Amino acid sequence: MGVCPSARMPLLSDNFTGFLRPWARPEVLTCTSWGAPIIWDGTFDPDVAQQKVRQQNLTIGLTVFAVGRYLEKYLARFLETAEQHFMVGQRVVYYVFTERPAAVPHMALGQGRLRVEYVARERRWQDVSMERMRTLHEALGGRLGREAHFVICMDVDQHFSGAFGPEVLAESVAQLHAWHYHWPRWLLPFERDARSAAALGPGEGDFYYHAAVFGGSVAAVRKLTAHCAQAMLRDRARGVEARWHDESHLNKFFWLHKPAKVLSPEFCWSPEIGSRAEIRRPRLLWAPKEYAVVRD
Ligand code: 2GW
Ligand code: MN
Repeated sequence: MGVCPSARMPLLSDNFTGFLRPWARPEVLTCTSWGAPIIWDGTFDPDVAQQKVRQQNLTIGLTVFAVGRYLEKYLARFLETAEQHFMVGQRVVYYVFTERPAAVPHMALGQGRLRVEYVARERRWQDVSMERMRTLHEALGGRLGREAHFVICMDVDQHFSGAFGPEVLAESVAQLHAWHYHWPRWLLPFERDARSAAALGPGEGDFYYHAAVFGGSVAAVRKLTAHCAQAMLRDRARGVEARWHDESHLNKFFWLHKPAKVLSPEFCWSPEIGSRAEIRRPRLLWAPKEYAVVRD
């Protein structure tokens, strides 16, 4: 198997893919049809990845939204476990977006720096989720975009359980959805209503990506967030809303602009699925869904 060429990153040294061992996991797909690596446990050397990134003196931004009850419910554990597992040894800036900056827990941060940004609270939960794209786009045009080289954007209702390091970095990064990575393409829950800007036709869509983790260079994430924010405005003007909200638009974007790197479901796993032979070491775990409690 050849080395996947499109993991090349303009910001990182040319042979950044040199640390990949796609052949180490013969039982899973480790390369997409367009040549992007799919990162599974065992297919990278974390030490080499770390060394390469450290040489470049990069700053990595981690963004998360904690609005309403999600602040008390999830934020502290998300940040505490990020300190233990996220890009340890690199320069990290956490960007927390909330409507109650004063309620953000005071935490002893070692490696990371915390920036708390005000965001207005939306009335509908679908809007809380969707508005993230516009807010992120603005932030990337401001301080976040100036101080970070790479940005990873995450849901807050999850916590780190293992090393989540520089092996995930690339010009653009998409996350395979834990519930859908082994489903046939025609069953994937893409938006199919042609009136929505997120619509994919029959036979379209490579993988179903999870919006709980995406990232890349500042320029690439600006492009992604601009696309999604604009597409959602267009839908609103037409009176339609995509099935999985921002996630549907993210999936359309990655169909049109293929990610340079894809993360296996080990990087965002749902413990409710139970154990699977190919899921060796989950690095981020979803919190149990409590829709009845929080979606009112
Ligand atoms: C969301 C739904 C219902 C009730 C509350 C909220 C909510 C979300 C909230 O009250 N406060 C808040 O800060 N959020 C933020 O939006 C938070 O960062 C959360 O992780 C994110 C997405 O909402 P979540 O995690 O409840 O939705 P999931 O886990 O079903 O997310 C997938 O689908 C979403 C679209 O429906 C997004 O695309 C998300 O990125 C996906 O992982
Ligand atoms: Mn979530």
